[in-house]
Amino acid sequence: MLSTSATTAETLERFYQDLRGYSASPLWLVQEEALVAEPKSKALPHLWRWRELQPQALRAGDLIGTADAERRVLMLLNPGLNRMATTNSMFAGLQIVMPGEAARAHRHTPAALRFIIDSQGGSTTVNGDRIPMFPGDLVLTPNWTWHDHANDTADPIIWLDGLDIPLVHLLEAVYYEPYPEDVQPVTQPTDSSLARYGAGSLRPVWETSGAAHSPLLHYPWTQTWAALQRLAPEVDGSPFDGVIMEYANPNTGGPVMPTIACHIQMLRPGESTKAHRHTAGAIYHVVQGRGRSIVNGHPLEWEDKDVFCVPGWNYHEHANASTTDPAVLFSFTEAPVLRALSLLREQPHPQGHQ
Ligand code: 1HN
Repeated sequence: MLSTSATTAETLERFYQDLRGYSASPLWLVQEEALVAEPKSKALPHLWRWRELQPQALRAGDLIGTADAERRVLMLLNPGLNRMATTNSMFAGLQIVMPGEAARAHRHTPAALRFIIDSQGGSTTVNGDRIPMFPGDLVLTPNWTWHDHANDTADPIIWLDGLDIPLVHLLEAVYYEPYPEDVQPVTQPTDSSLARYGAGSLRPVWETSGAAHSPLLHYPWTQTWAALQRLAPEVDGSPFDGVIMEYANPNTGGPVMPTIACHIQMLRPGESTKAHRHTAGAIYHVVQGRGRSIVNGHPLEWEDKDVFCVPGWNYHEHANASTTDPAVLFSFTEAPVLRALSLLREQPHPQGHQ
């Protein structure tokens, strides 16, 4: 049986005041904030326009040297979050490396990915493996791997950085270390992880990698694009995402890193998807094409090279605006973390669309 009490307001106020003195507090006053019926992300749906940001990145290249910036990154900060984050748990930025420059070697526990936007070459070295970077390539710098970037071309290089740094900060597990020299030595033939693990379903028998991340650190655009083109004419695809593929760890078939999953998706000419939502938030980069995504009721009209975010548990649906050309989206999420913790949920929109 539930009980009632006739305590006066003054008595309660005195009680609550006393509790504060013991660093204690009544749960019953905040119960509804602690146990919400479903998640309501503080992050907002948002679009960052390449047309606006590319000139600012070039401006950073002119105004700031690599001696003044360990990394020359324009952070894409979510307007609903007052911290260094793009979604609740993930970070995105645009990094620019000018001709002849290097971004010095370091390592950190936050895991990172690079999705190359503008480049005529250049490279990132990861634990001695020098990885060439061309547009559309995905390059991984997993947790605690040494990495430095170099631009030995005549043009600026710009890429999208994706990191799990908001999540690792929350867990108070950030460690950082500069390499003793500016540049680490290249210890293997160029693109060694690709030679060993980049052949799709064939992998070397003698190699044993106990790493939690993918042993393949470079997913070149040529292979990604070929896979999309082979698949797209054959399939219906996902009702929510069109022709979507996950970048896989070739050893496990699972996500590329323990905290981050990466996807590439094609919306065929005229294709539009149904709405769904999942607990994982997502950060998207428009590889090519133009279209519209409706995120929690907000239309985001995107074009080539824009970045946008879908906060967790926000309904979202995508449409290719062109009836002649495919649109291609790269995205990354913290889904592996939620899955590992039995917190990954997904739900289709009951009406199909918002
Ligand atoms: C970082 O170390 C890199 O290594 C890029 O290129 C972006 C954003 C926040 C913190 C560290 C890099 C970063 C970063």
